[in-house]
Amino acid sequence: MTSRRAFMTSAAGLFGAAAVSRAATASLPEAPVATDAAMQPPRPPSAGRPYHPVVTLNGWSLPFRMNNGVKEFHLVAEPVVREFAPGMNANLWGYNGQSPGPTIECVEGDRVRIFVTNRLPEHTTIHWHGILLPCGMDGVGGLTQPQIQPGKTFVYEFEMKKSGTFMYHPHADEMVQMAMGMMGFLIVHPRNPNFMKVDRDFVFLLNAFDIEPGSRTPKINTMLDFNLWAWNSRVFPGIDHFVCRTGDRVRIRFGNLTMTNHPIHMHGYDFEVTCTDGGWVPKAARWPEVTVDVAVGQMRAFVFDAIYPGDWAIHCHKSHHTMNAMGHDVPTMIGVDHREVVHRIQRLVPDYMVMGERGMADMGEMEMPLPENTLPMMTGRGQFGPIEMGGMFSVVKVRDGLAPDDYRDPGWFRYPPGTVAYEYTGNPPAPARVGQPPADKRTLTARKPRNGHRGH
Ligand SMILES: [Cu+2]
Repeated sequence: MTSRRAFMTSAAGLFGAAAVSRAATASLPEAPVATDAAMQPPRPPSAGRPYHPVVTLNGWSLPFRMNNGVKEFHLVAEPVVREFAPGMNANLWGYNGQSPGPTIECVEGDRVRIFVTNRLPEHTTIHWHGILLPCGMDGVGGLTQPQIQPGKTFVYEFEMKKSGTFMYHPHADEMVQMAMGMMGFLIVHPRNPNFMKVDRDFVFLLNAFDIEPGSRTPKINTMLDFNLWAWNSRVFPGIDHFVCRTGDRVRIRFGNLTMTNHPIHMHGYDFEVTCTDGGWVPKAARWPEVTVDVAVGQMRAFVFDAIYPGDWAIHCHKSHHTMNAMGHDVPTMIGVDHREVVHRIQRLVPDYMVMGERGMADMGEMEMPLPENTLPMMTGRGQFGPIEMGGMFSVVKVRDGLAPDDYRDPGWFRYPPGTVAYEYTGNPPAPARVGQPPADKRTLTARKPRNGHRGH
């Protein structure tokens, strides 16, 4: 990280929001930046009330300073370059060097003062999603404040009245600014550090982009047909793993700033949703789940005890959200023998490959020539072969004997002997069929709908 204090040596750009003492805001706090997508270790508070810090996937928490009892942060809205996964970088907009912006952590009862400097080519604001605050601090451009013009700095100041799981994002030219990656996580820790205590506390935002293969800048007018489904502006295999020590109590918190819902499914465990963007869920109102749907604009946090060691998949259950950039206008080729036509096509397109007549799994294995700066649609390798995933997919790695704050990748799980699914090597007997002729006597008739006839 490097300091970016130098560019704001003059206080001429300061405009305090209503009711904020201008004397108190005379000097800007430092605005540190992250230069890459590496997960930074949790940052225990340097001052103020104690709390157990969260871990931001492929991200970091913003340092603060105390100024006469007020916790001060400095966000800088600016163009950034984000690596989605090794091999692909995108031109996004974000905060303090990356998209998403750094996680802001504070404590229930804290008074916070957040400076927002706009280094974008157009105006912006920040809305503090889910926070109970005075209306004039709500960050809705035109409605609760004038927009922050390029080069200007605004001050937001309010008290964190309750703990929970929140986020921040622009409320100015929203469709463009969110499509470009502007968003961040906001955690308000409970005043009592033992309330809802966990050993590991992971956070990430779900976001979606439409970046044409071979290009670097998102298409900002896309409404639904996004082609990169991301967690914290990263896609599989670029998303950090959730590294847990066996026996840890673990919380995973996420917020959805895409344009569709995502059923988030974790293997190996059941869990309970303990927090939404509205606050903590009372114990009597929780029920066990293995998949939790998160609608647009919502946040969810679930908790489980990591008592089963292993490499457990965690992913969005919409199967096209575990893919990287893919063309949709591709015919289904299952069962089609197109060997004859291949030679003729290859005369025109030498790299043409036969795909899909046995399904699409070959895609995970094969090295197809791709446009520059483009990720394969299905990719990643595990210890047993290609994982055939992309997008919103990662792994919860539960291991014995890790140090409390060790989040380094422990490698693939070492399965105890005899615990992995294996090939049956005997002679499978012919299956008994009820009410169906044997497969070799079955015929399939397809009729095209025409003149009132319908296919069956
Ligand atoms: Cu999804």
